[in-house]
Amino acid sequence: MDVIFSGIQPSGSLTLGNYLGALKNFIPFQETAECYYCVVNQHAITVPQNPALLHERTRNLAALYIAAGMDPKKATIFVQSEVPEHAMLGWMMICSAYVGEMERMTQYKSKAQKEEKKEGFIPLGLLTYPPLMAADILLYQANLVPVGEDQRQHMEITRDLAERFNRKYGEVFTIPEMWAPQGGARVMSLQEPTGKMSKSDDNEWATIHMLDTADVIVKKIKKAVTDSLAHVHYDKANQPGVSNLMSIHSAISGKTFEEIETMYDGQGYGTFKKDVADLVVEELSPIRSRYDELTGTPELDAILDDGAVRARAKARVTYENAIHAMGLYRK
Ligand code: AQP
Repeated sequence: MDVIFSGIQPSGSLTLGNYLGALKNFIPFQETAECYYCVVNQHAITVPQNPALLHERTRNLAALYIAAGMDPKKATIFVQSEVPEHAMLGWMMICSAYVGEMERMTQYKSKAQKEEKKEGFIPLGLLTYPPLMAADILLYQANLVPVGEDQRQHMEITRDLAERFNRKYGEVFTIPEMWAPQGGARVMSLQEPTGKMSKSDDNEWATIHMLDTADVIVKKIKKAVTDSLAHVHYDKANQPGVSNLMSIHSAISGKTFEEIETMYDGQGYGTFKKDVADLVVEELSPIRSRYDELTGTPELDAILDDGAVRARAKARVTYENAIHAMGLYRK
């Protein structure tokens, strides 16, 4: 049986990118695999967070997981900081990693630059984010990790760290594979479509949030940057805005880019944008309704309490093996 691990940071309100690139793809695995889905709040603190907001977003993200279709009877849903083995194995992974390879991570480079500009310093946690992510995955002996395309480099370093540890200390970890949705489903910013859509983007018009109302979604897509070619055509280099909207259309409708081009041939962007907005609204509306029913209920706490116990039982076994392999024990 496949073992699946994935997680999302409670670092903001989830975007359509998080949904199409990650969350939507988590759901089908629960029918056939052993799944661990985590709210990775310790990753969120790699940049400064407001404590009250972090607490609220952690619960809300778990509620959103369930609203999107995650079933606590089929998948283990939990909060990272409630399973201390993540941080404990994370430290061992940090000690197995090299500064040079961490500094080469593109996410580190872009987030470090952003934080330095904003706060005047670079949090060290940004540099050590990949070893913590490796620990998350390796603790569960996951063989498949559904993540968006932007996480490819982090997945490669996870594999490198696992292989390095196994070579040096013995076979402790399963080497995981990345699972990315077909076609990539990398959702780009609606305002600067050469950069990815991010939940921490300060420009509200750049990002569709999963909990945006229908009205807001329609307005944001109407205002999305396109070009003056007035031709629905997939060409990321010359028509990044239109190509991004086509990717969104395709990820929800299941149509190929060729089919979408034929559908809107000779029609400009008006109808196309309206249809993309309708598709997004139809996809997200039922999730929003379920989320509203669940958030703040004691049922959510019961699910997360149970998830933490189940996750910890599995994580503990790997952690014990890892400390014994490394010599980090007394008796
Ligand atoms: N734009 C995107 N397109 C496709 N997939 C995406 N993901 C994120 N943005 C896109 C996928 O969502 C999962 C969770 O991401 P995360 O919260 O752990 O961190 P992130 O990749 O850094 O996401 P954000 O939204 O950009 O968060 P911030 O702004 O806090 O850094 C991952 O599987 C990711 O691939």
